[in-house]
Amino acid sequence: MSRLVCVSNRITLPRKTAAAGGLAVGVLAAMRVEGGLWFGWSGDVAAEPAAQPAIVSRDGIDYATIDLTQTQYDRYYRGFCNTTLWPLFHYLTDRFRYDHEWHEGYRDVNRRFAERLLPLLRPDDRIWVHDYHLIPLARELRALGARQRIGFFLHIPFPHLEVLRLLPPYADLVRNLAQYDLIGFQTAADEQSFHAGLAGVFPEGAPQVKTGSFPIGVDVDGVIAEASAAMRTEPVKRMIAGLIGRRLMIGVDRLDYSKGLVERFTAYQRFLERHATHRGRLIYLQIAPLSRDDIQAYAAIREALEQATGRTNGRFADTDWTPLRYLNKNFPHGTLMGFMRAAQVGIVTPLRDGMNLVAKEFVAAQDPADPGALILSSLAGAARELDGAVIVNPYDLRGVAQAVETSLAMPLAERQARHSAMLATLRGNDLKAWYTNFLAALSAGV
Ligand code: GDG
Repeated sequence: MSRLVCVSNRITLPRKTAAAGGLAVGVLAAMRVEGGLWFGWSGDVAAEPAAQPAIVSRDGIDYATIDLTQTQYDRYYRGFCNTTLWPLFHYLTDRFRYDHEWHEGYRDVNRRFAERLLPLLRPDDRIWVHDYHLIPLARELRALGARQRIGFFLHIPFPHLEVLRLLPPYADLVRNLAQYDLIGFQTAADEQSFHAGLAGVFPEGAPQVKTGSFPIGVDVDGVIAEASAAMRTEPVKRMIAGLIGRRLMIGVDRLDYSKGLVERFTAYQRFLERHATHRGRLIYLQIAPLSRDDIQAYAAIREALEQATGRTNGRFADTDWTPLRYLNKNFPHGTLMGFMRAAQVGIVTPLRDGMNLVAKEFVAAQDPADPGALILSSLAGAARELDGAVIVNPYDLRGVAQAVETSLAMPLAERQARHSAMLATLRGNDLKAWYTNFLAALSAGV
């Protein structure tokens, strides 16, 4: 079997605490089974980045990292990736900004990645490039003479053509994607959007590009084992003791405006206003580890959430009850799965999401004998599979407040039926199926 080479913007080095993020979870699962090379940015900025990648090897995986210069970091990462592509691809066009220099920086870093990766490649490697940071990488590698099969997976949504066209160099982006031997998307809808983009860029006939939808899943038995084991640990036992018999609603999201937290907090306040009987009886725990906190947009959302928390607790809290517990803190993955198992309601309301693994983890973590209910945004990729969830539009605050009430009132038999249907879906398309299907399609050729 030929070697697997994964390339992503950031990589998770062994023994560092696992970064919060769906991409890292997925790539690491594939690399643990397949072995191989994982290439990407170290996360560090250096005045003069070394000419050679730094390589560490552990358990059959070689981790090769390079540093970025401050200018590359500002233009490529903060600029084009986080302020141009991320909001645009999530349809959050009011946050979208464009700067020609950022785009130059994006092309420059992709060229640099290709130059540093090329000497490490073997002729029969399978190369798997991850996410929107590295769209031009195949083209750069080809320009340097690479002949290996190169696949690409987009973890975030692919926007419709009329949204994509806001980006001045959108045609370049589509042409660069067309250089891959296989392009994978989270959903069939994203795949269709790409083909619409392709038809828009090549009106006289689009080139043959192999695409597929490969919805990412979770390691179901792994989550079940983690959740069960965590119930016997101190942090989870202490959290449950702190509930003193009250019911728990949980949200776990990277602190990012795409996750719809500001809207969710407002909806919860509406819920407490309208459903006075639940006051004093429900605790909403929101865990939101910080991400990209140096960017202005993230500082603003932090501020907004702290204010909303203060407002809700100031208005409704009692001497023995705090309605909203908001934590900007990382937890070990197992502890999170234990918290989820202890919850009666999971709330996942992104304004747009490629897939959303938290929704899938919440389902897998439940006790089948007494499962919690899941509230899920219709605008997350996961909603296309998890039809046993209480589906909401995250902008409809009254609808979300109503969904909280519906979930709390849901009879046991209905919770069990919804849970077992969703669990069967998760088992039918788990994390292993995601990377196995993608890699099989990549090897199979056009
Ligand atoms: C992107 C796409 C797509 C969260 N907090 C902590 C922690 N997590 C873990 C969760 C989950 C992962 O991070 C988050 O994955 P999501 O899928 O929910 O979201 P993104 O990070 O935005 O991921 C997304 C995904 O890529 C995969 O393709 O589903 O749509 O946006 O596993 O449990 N893990 C730890 N501590 C935390 O505090 N250890």
